[in-house]
Amino acid sequence: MKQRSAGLIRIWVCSVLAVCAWPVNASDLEADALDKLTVEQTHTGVQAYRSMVKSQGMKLAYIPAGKFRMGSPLDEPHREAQEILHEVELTRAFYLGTHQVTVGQFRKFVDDAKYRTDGERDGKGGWGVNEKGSLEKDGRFTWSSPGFKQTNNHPVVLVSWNDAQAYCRWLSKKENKTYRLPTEAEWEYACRAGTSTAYSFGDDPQDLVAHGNVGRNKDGFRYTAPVGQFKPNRYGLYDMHGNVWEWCSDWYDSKGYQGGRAKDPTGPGSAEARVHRGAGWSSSATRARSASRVGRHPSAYRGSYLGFRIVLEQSNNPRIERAPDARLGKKFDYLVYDLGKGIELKLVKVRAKGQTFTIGSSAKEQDAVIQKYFHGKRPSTLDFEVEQRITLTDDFYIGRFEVSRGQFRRFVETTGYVTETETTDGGYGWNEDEKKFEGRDKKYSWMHYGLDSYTDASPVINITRKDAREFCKWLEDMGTGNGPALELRLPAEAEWEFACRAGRAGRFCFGDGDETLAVYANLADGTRKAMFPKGKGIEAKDGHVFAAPVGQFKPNAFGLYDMHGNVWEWCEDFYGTYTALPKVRNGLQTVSQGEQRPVMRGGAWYTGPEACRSAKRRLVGIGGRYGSGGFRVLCIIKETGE
Ligand SMILES: [Ca+2]
Ligand SMILES: [Ca+2]
Repeated sequence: MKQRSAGLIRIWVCSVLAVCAWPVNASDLEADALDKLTVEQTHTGVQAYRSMVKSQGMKLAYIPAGKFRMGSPLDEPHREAQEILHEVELTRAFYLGTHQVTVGQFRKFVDDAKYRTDGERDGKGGWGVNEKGSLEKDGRFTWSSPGFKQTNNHPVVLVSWNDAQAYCRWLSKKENKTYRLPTEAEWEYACRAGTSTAYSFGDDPQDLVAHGNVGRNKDGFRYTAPVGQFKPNRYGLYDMHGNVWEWCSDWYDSKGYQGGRAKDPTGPGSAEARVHRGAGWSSSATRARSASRVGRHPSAYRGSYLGFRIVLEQSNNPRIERAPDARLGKKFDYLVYDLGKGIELKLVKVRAKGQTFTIGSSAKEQDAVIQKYFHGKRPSTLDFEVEQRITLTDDFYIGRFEVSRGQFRRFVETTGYVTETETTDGGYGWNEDEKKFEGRDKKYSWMHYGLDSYTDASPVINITRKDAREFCKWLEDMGTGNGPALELRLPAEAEWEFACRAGRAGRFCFGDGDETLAVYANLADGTRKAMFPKGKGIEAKDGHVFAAPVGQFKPNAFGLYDMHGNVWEWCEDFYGTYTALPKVRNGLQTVSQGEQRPVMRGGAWYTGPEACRSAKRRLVGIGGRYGSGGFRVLCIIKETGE
């Protein structure tokens, strides 16, 4: 088990790091992947190489990068001259549908996009099965009526290459990922799954009966079979031999592969036809050979034995990089999300696994707080902070900065998400005419605060905990294609406080001096007092009256910015006493203990130093949203895909 996890992580790290030119041992990767997939086939439920297409309930198998011999050897029975044997290298891993795209999946596309296939549009249909049981080309044969019975689990047929392309475009847009048809080389590489025999299971066409649905054998299916009825190959791919032919992205050159690239070939620049592979229910066994190839016109040709399966391109999101923090002159490990439009989101690695620390404030700190900030009278909120030793269970990555408005904008632009603040009674803001704060009001939201200083560089505010969690889910979904799953969520309080302290007990990440806060944090300070003379806060000036753009102050020793001050930050947990914290998942308190209030951390631009303390817990309403409240994200890389 342990061994396996290590392999997984290695593959994952290597695949994310492919762009960073870290050394990758391709043969190791392949061996690991093959072993793993063999395990998968024994139904042990290992999912690490699998990725679900959520809106379609589709499974995809991880296909590692590697080299193979494409085409067939001269002595392979029934080979054709065009199957020229040549070495091909695929430099990028990818995901391939474990099954052909089904009628049910295609129907969702048709319904959602109001799509009409080429055969429906020109009224010419395609090759279907007539009343006599023989193939006939006619307008009445379409994907939904091929002339034989099909359920939602049968592979979709009578789709042109164009129709298959349209499906990929629709799905890509729907999920903000890149789906496409496989190249011919990817298809054959995936079909062979490391073999060089005529079929992925050997050389004997008689064995096809267990591996695929073709014509003239006793496999039990006259026309298409529901997908996945036969044995899969070593990559866990079903029906690569038979059932339906599958469109590939390449143009088709009937002379073979002359002049093709040895690395990541994509076929000729143009031709009359597009390639399809794998043979169908009406084909002879020889057509189902791994190297066998056919080309057909991309729009005019449709057959009741011709469908497709899809590739999901391996995402480079997130990537891992090791880079210096200029403010600290020290290197950190980052997990970096490319959110598009030149906007990135960076998380910093915190080595927390097995680390024990004291969460909360000591009696000594509490005494000091009572004397210093509360004139000797103990506030009941200190009860929340009663200290506790806790051992963290996992390393994690935590947002280097608070999530900015610009980052949140990318989330909204990409998904069309409408915040809970907007759909309920609005947020809080600054009324410039009357020089006062006001809310709740519909005119205030994550976009609008009423201050020119609130820009895309500012921390996003006026979002509820639910809104913040939806943002995390968006990031989590973006990470598809990288092996072990990523857990993206708000920080647990224990994680947040461990990260904030950065190894220091006491009030702040640097010690106890209130005035030093101005170096590390935007809080109520001298700058603010100049505008609000009655306000509390430190004397030193941090330069900001309201929220500051993220990342302006000195980071703590872990390379994290604005943990003290700027905006309060949502945590994932419900409030509870520290004695009740679970011993797993870094103490994440998912049980509400009758307490519906979540917690915010770190203080804000309007608070004094007391609220900025590492141990401070602010209990808030579950649907709360604040002009001074934002969040940062947390990621845990799960070691297995279970
Ligand atoms: Ca300030
Ligand atoms: Ca903060």
